[in-house]
Amino acid sequence: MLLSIKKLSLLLFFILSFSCFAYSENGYELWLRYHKVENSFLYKGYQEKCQRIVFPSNSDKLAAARKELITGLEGLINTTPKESTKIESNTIIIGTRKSSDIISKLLSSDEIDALNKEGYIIRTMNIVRKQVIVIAAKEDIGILYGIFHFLRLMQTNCSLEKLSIKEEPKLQYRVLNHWDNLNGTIERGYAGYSLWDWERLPRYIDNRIIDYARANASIGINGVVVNNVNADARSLLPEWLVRASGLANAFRPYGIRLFLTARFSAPQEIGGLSTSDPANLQVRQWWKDKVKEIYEIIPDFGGFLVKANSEGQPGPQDYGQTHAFGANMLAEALEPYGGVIFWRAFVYHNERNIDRVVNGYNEFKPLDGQFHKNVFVQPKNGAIDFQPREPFHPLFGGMPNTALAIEFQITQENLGHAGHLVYLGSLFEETLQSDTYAQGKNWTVSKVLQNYNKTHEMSGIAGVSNIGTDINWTGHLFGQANWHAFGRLAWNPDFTSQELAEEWIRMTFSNDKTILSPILTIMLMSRETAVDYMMPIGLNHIMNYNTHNGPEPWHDDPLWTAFDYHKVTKDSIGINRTTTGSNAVSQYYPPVSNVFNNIETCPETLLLWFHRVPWNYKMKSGETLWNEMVKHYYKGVEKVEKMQLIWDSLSQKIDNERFGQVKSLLQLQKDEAIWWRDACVLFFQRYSGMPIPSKYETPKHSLEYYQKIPFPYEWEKVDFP
Ligand code: BDP
Repeated sequence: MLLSIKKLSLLLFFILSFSCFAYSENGYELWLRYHKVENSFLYKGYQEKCQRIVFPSNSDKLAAARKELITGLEGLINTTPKESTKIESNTIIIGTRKSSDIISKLLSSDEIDALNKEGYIIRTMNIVRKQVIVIAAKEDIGILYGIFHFLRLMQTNCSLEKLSIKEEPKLQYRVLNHWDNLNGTIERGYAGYSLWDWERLPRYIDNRIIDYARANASIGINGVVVNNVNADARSLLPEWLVRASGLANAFRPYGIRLFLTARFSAPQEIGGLSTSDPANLQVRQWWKDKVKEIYEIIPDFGGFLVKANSEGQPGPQDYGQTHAFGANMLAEALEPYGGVIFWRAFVYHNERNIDRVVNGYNEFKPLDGQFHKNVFVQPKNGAIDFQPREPFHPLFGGMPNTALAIEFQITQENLGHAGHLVYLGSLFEETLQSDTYAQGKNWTVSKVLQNYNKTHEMSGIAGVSNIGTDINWTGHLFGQANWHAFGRLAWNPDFTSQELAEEWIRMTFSNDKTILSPILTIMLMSRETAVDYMMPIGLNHIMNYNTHNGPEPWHDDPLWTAFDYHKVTKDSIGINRTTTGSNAVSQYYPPVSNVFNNIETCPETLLLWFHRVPWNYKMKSGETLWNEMVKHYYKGVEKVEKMQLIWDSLSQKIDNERFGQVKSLLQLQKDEAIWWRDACVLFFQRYSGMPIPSKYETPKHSLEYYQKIPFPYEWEKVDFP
């Protein structure tokens, strides 16, 4: 009997540890993977320094911070620190001047007051020969951020000796935009369904929501728009607001405010009014009453995100009013409560033969200075629409008198969905570090955004989320790195994509160099690889018209044609946006405008975006444009193969489950890269009439074959040759 109990418990032990392992390595834990620190030397030092805590935590935020700290220390160094109330060696002393008497004695009010409200200090101090670590902040949320930083030091194998850290976010509004519909689907979402369980809200809060909030707080995200920019007016009805309040309550301890999208025609659709004209007094009052009602239900409501007069959405122009007039009406309603508006600048005329690239700037630039103080205008990173590569949007630098918040897309709508490994940190960095020259040299997009702290007392950034109900949150495991990079760049837009990739790998996989450096190589090459096999040399918007996945440079119907984006003919390809063409270049400041305007100086990565170029044009490599284009497409596939090889070298070094997922997706990526390459090369060849150099393998299928793939549905109906 005794033996069988022993056997039974052994069996139980194995089952439990196996299921723990399976759980922990399916990617659910993200970068908050508090597994034991691998470096035994540091491990001991960490343990020694974290023996005790003095951490009075009498608020929701402090309680969340304490819980995180304890969970982190228990996982990372197998230590549950003892509670203490006095200064002893090897103690972490945590708090604000309000929450902790010791902190208010140790740090001067001047020093703490100089921090911004989300900032913190982490410092080693010697007090009467006792060495302690202090984590101090002005407000409770700073403590939570400080704790995440402290744990990150251990996760990334940094020393805890002589700490002297002072951190504060460079941008104030760091917001995720979820394009989630009320029915649980997600527009352009590739990782399952919406996390918001509207049916059981507000009462039931799944633990996943807490983990979501933790993950966001760990990278500094402090705002979440929970619903789609293509808005449903019903989300402003009381019953939906009450549900949303459940989320807001869950987010609050993590310093995250809830925002909603506002449908401009809501006064008619749910308010029973006969118009939504922003000049109409009843309409204005309706919004005021609505906002009042929202704040009664969600006292720290963040504000509205609005897509107006864009892709068929209602807006002030329906009534002959400007974007500024419409935005200001909502801003006035929100102002008494401290709410803000994010008013999107993603507008274009869906008319043939009008250069869409110039629309946003032309519509918004004349309105500079007309928006209320609590309005952000939110352009996308580029002037078209989240393409694999775009030059930075000319509005950055062009609206010094209006607070701009940049919108990036984290979900990979045009970058292979959740099937392709594309590290977007590189794309984000490229835009943020672009020099606008708006106020002289080094006036980067990052600086433009940060400067609104001075001119408008508010600054912001938004990212269209890639998160859903998939067990690993983002579908592709490496989608997590894009969420992480976005949040960290929102905190400090001057971080490099490389340092963030490294940080993510250390926290997600390992600090072991033999794991770190191959993964880093893959990540850093991945974005350019995707550009190569999808849309090199400044090509854009040639993806499948419906799905936005896979190639369709041939799409041509009366309403929309890819030919407007590449304008391919037998002689040339690309769009003349120089001073002799649509003159989009003039929306930039010199010398950027001149650099783009001149075919000799325009970066080749953007050549076809700004120029119409003959097929036999000599590129810098000495190759013709045609050969160069073919080279990029083939190089793209070769680079995916290289990524596969590097990944394979990690077999047995990381857990099977995550290794396997990425491995099989890399195979998918390779197949789709070939699909892109062959379809595009064959299509453009119809026009160039030039051969694919003999050193390259010939495409396996005909162009007609690719043109028949209505990916991703109806495969079986296709009669493949
Ligand atoms: C496009 C997306 C569409 C969005 C739109 C937007 O395809 O689903 O609604 O952008 O940003 O890229 O409003």
